[in-house]
Amino acid sequence: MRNLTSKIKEKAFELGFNKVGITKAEFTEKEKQNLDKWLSKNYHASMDWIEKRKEERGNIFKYFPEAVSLVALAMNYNSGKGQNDLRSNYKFSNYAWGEDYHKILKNHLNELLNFIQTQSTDIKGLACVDTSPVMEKVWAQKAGLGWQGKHTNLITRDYGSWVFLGIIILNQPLEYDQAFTEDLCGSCTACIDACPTDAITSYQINSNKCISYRTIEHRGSFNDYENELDGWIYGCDICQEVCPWNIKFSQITTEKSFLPKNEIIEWTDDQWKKLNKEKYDKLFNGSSVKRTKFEGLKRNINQNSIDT
Ligand code: B12
Ligand code: SF4
Ligand code: SF4
Repeated sequence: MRNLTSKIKEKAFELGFNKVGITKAEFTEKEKQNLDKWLSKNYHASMDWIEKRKEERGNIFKYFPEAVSLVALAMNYNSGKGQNDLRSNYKFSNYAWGEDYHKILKNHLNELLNFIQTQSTDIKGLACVDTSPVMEKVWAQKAGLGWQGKHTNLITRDYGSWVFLGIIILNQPLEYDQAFTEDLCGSCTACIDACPTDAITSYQINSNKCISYRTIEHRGSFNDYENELDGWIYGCDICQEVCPWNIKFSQITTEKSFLPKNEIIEWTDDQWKKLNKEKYDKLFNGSSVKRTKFEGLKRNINQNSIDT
């Protein structure tokens, strides 16, 4: 068991993951209750896919009945640049400046899972990034990677919260890490104070108010209540930009595919305003920005009144 655990960890670092931790699969009663409360307040807005698969998201055994261990992995995506490095006044979330993280992490996770499965023919597993009904931040905390800050993102001591998460669920017992039980937010409220739409109450996000939700997940036009985007045309980074853990402890990623495309840095307000379908397809081919579709990005650009 010890041998397999250390082989998994070694391989994870070799593949470019920055953090890895392992935890036992168990029923997450408290987190399931939190999820149900969150859904009952309609904080998921139009993301019906969370409601539809809430039983699996709240109970790992409903998703993968043979689950015994979860390997939680994190990959740093901080390019060292911020919104002030963009030529345009439009703001564009840094997590989508490069290649689609789903694709990059999924490839690495599958490679890790294949490696694990070469160790024994009995090993079954599932690789998850974002879209599976799994509470990734919850498992990452249990596996010791960090804690969920008041803005709800997982913060690590050594990279801040600029990390993507991935999970591998296995039917094998392994050696487990200590859960991260400290809450290092302390009395800080910087993210809550800085959020332009008051979307954060401690440890909970009301997606209806969150600019990230509005610019990425919301479909159709905005009503009066939803139209505040604060200059953001894709995602929003404010609550993470102001976090002291990101200001003090972030490091620059070694994963080149997360570095910003030239257009993201160089495009002027006018170039964004003139974005057409052809340019959109070319620029965002293989990017997570495809999620909001051309119409969505165009809507976000038009919604923000930027004077050039
Ligand atoms: C749905 C979703 C969203 C939604 C909702 C966000 C949210 N906080 O839930 C929207 C569209 C708004 C969103 C935005 C973003 N997302 Co998102 N998102 C997800 C997704 C798919 C599911 C999250 C989920 O399960 N939400 C349900 C709620 C209930 O879960 P939760 O917030 O963790 O809830 C906990 C707390 O609220 C707490 N709680 C609830 N009530 C109470 C009460 C008390 C008293 C306490 C103490 C706690 C508490 O308990 C819950 C369980 O422990 C995950 C991927 C995944 N499969 O996990 C990515 C994920 C969370 N997103 C990610 C990213 C990068 C973002 C953005 C930063 C992108 C951007 N720059 O625009 C923003 C951040 C906005 C923010 N401040 O959260 C990353 C975060 C990485 C990290 N370091 O944590 C993830 C993990 C994807 C990934 N694979 O890397 N996202
Ligand atoms: S992503 Fe932006 S809008 Fe959403 S909670 Fe953070 S600061 Fe608020
Ligand atoms: S800004 Fe402060 S309160 Fe918010 S997540 Fe960071 S440390 Fe926690």
